[in-house]
Amino acid sequence: MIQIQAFEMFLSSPACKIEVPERLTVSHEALVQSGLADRCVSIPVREATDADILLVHSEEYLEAVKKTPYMTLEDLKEFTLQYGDVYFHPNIYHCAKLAAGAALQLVDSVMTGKVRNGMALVRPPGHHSMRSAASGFCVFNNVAIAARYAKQKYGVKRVLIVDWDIHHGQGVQYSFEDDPSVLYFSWHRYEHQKFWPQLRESDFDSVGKNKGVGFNINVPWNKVGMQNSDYLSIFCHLLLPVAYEFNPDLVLVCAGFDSAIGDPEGEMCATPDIFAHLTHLLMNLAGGKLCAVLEGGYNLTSLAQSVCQTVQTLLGDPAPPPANLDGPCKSALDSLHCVRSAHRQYWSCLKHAEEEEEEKTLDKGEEGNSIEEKVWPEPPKRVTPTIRTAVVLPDGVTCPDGCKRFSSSEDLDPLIISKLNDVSGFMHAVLGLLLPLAYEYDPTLVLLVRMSDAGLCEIVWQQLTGLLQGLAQGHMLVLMQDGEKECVGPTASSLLGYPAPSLGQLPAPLPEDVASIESLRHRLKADWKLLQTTGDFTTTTAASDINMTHNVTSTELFK
Ligand code: Q6M
Ligand code: ZN
Repeated sequence: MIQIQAFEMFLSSPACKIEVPERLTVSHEALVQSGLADRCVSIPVREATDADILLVHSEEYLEAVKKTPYMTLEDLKEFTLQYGDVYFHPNIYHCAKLAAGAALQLVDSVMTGKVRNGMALVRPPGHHSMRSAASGFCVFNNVAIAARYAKQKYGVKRVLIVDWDIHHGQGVQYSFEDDPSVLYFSWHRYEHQKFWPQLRESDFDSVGKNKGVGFNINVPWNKVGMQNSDYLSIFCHLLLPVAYEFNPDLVLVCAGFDSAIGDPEGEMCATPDIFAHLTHLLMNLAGGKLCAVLEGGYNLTSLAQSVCQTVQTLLGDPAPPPANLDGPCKSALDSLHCVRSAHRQYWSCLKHAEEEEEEKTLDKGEEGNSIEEKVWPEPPKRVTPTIRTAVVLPDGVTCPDGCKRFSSSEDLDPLIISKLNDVSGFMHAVLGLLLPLAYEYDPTLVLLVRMSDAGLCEIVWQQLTGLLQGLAQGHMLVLMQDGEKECVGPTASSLLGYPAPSLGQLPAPLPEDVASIESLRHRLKADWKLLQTTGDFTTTTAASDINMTHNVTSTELFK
């Protein structure tokens, strides 16, 4: 947990007047007020060194920025004019070094195991800045530098960058578009290229270049007013399957909260509690190694609430019940379909994605009223259970006391992997079918039964247990049978909130598994909107035809 304070932008400009120091003070104050700050470890900040900055930026650019503290007002104005929507204060070079350095301190702390995960609250943001250019309030690309740094210093092989800010982090895209070791995912307000930064290359068909083809994923939002369901759909049907297939060693989040309700830039309608779920869903990747770095977020109320939701989830508290999941809108489904189609050739988890081209209906904004002030209820106070997990054990089974974390750092025995050819299919069912179904159903209790003949290896079971804890405010009852003694420890570990070990790089799921999962998804999607992956409903079988209602049992699911 890092807090730095930057100075107010010097040259006031209409384009930049939303990027204010209060963004950090209100966020930090909210963390203190809610008692979350006390539960975090504070990590001292350092300045990024020249060598750190040069991991991403050019020498010419660094040298130019270095001169800004000594420039006259006139020179600063002129310097600023070269770039779009960014302003230079004599102090910004110092602040930008601290912002990048904070991200690096967080990476160090997570990679060395000092902390499990964390969030860096920094200004200025970073994801728009490019090799030789500042842009959109950003001077140095904090997260891009952090990714290169982690690779260089810790030998990290694969980094997943999730950019949930509402603007496209084109700077991150440019940095890694030909690099297969960094998977960049971004969703962003696009409106068919009408929205800043209005780049052709922010669209879904920019999939990466050369060796990095397939490792750049853009989800353009072509309408404002996207809601929790839209965000969750993208996670279940696109980001998570790809992320599990990619198998990152580290997850970095460009954590901008201008994608939340009330934000004047994003104009979206997802509520702050959705960030609890987005965070939770990423926390079982990379053995739990997750570093979130603040980017945007300009409605101070929404920002502070969203930061708290994220941090409380990183601390391991159960997520609140997800609000109003009434299914994705047509425009979101169109975007989802376009991205999945563009990427199906690169990711085996998307191979089955619907091929048929449908005519794109140009959606006209139904939300319309952008001037209107959005109101939303304050997220309910989340609980921190005093006792998180209880176990009831038969005689002779040792209690998983202390519940040490299970071998997340050890690599999987390749022999074991080859025996797990159905793991991919299982994860496919969990991410694309079970999770969305469960989220939409919104249970108050998850009852998880482990059959002795399930044939599930421990780490897959731990992933399942971990992911399902995002439901029912973490209320989960696991039933295990005699003869499953060796799985008690791993289960308790997962229930206690320890991240599941990585599954390794997953092979393609078996075609017959995919076929049966997909056919079930097709049958159910008329009743369960979160199971939809296209805006085209003509192929949907009516639920009554197959005599299936909202009561789906797990046996039916995994038949
Ligand atoms: C501003 C137009 C003002 C970190 C970030 C930065 C967004 C920059 C937006 C520039 N345009 N009406 O992605 O949030
Ligand atoms: Zn933004």
